[in-house]
Amino acid sequence: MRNNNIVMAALAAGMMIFSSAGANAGDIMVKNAWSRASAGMAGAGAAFMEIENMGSHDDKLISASANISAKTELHTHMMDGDIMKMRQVDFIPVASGETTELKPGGYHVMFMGLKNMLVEETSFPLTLVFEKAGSIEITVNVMSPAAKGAMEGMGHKNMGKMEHMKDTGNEEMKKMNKAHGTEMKHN
Ligand SMILES: [Cu+2]
Repeated sequence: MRNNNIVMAALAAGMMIFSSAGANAGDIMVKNAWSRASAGMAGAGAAFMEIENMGSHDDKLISASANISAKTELHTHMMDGDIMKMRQVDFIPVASGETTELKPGGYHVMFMGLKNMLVEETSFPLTLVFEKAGSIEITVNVMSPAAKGAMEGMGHKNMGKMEHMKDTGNEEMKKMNKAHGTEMKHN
């Protein structure tokens, strides 16, 4: 019984490390998926990641789905005169031998109508569907509302934080969001 528990814990830890390192289907590898924690009453969120195509054929990310929001869309940002605007796209290209970066100010997976606030240091599953490689379920790590990249708070620091993840109650989140005081800016 005791041994079983140890094995289960090791398996769970292994899976966690695997999912933060990347997930792949066929020639597509998805790495460093991250999102920002919701600040205030933001009803939308976005996920960013690196998508590497190691194959000899171009592919496309054609859809995404997650149960954290009412709608999940693929978006990009474009300049409209002097104003940066985002708009929905039919697909995100992932050329053969290249890495497409989904990042603030560029391509992103958009969550409209969040069912719950995204809480820092948690994660959620996201399914990506590629035209050729098919579907991949990845894990998106929720970073601070001010995060600009997946590397912030990752690695050893994050491993340590995982241990007290359970202690982060709602009250603490409310205080944190109050402290940030800003509404979520959409990049
Ligand atoms: Cu968007």
